[in-house]
Amino acid sequence: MSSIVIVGSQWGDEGKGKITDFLSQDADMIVRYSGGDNAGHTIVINHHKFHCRLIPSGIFYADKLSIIGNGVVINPETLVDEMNYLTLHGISVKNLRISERAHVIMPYHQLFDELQEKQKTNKIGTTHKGIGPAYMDKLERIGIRIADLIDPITFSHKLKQALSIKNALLEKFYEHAPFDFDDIYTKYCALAEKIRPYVCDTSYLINQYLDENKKVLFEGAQGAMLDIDHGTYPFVTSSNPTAANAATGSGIGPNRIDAVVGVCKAYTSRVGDGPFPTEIFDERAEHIREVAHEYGVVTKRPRRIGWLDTVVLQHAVRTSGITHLSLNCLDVLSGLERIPVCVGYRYQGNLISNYPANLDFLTKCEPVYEYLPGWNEDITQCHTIDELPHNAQYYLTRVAELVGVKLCTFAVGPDRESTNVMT
Ligand code: 2SA
Ligand code: MG
Repeated sequence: MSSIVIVGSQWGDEGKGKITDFLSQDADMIVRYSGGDNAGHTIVINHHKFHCRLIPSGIFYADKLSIIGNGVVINPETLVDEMNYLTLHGISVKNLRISERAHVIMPYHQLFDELQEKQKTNKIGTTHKGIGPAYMDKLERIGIRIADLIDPITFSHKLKQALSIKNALLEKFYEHAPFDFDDIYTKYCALAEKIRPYVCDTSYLINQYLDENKKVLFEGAQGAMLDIDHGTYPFVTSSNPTAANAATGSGIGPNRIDAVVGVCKAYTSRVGDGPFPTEIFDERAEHIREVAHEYGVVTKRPRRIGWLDTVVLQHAVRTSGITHLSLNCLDVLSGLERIPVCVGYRYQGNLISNYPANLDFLTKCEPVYEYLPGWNEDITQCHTIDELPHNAQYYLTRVAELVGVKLCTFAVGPDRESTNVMT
């Protein structure tokens, strides 16, 4: 297979970075296609933890290209910081390429993210990184793209236009001091100079690789349930993390995607507000949070914890065309006597198996659990399914059966070596 999309099949933080890093070993190019620096990907290499927010996990391999596609919104300051951080740790960024069509997150986007959150009665719990306001400007057609940023004259015109709109809003509705053109212009022109050498027509490059039958991995950010169309709206992010956006967000045709790997954890986590039917609040949630260090990579917020929900996973399978399932964090469940897995929802006595769009309806749904037997053994050194205790093997088999998609990998720890391929 020459092109694979890796997509989160829950609410993000499923371990996509880890599996992308694992599959990168065979790939020639790794592409990010959505989101921005709201994403936090953790990759452990030789026991050293790396945190990336924008740059694809493929950057850890010297012989591969890492692409930030047009569907991503880029905060240039974060990007330059991340490039410096990697270089400082001996990781070269010379193979990074940035789409000239990607939109730029500006300081006013971050401010509006905070101001708008404060005004909402139903808070989304955003990362305050300006993601929503940046995508709003893209759709409103007043956004600034990387191609505009690196052209000082265009940048000047576009920034003036944007500031006239933003400053008027700040004055009229928020009694907030205006942004100063010169401050932003000087700072962002300097950032543009650092980024310029990496900017190109990434769609052209990706298509060229595919034409030459090279292997391309598309690395999703967030997850299916945070998708602006298919997630728990309005408690979602402002982009499409689902797999179809790997095409739009990188400039390829949908017919060029060969496989879609849906990544999930053996349980569920969610950071930010919004419905979460299988959420648990007792000491088992605390236990899982501490064992798996379930805290936001970007915001450090404690993540909410719940049982695996196969209604969610099936929704992800449908909306992303998932062909293979990659299950992480199986080791985290060791020591539980029995493990609940949600197999459907009950609403007013009726069993439903699709994810409701109406959130009021959803809050009235009761998860229906199947209880799978747990295991006590330390499984962190198991490298094939046969080495796992019988009940852990059954957990994997039963989950794949319930979701209706075959398992391609399972992981028993955070390291690269802890990801095991199903034979
Ligand atoms: P935003 O900032 O507008 O995208 O927030 C909207 C919702 O999307 C959620 N969201 C995330 N959920 C899980 N992981 C994310 N990345 C970071 C991480 C988050 C962090 O890896 O841990 O550090 O808190 C991520 N990014 C956005 C967000 O919580 C809102 O519910
Ligand atoms: Mg994350």
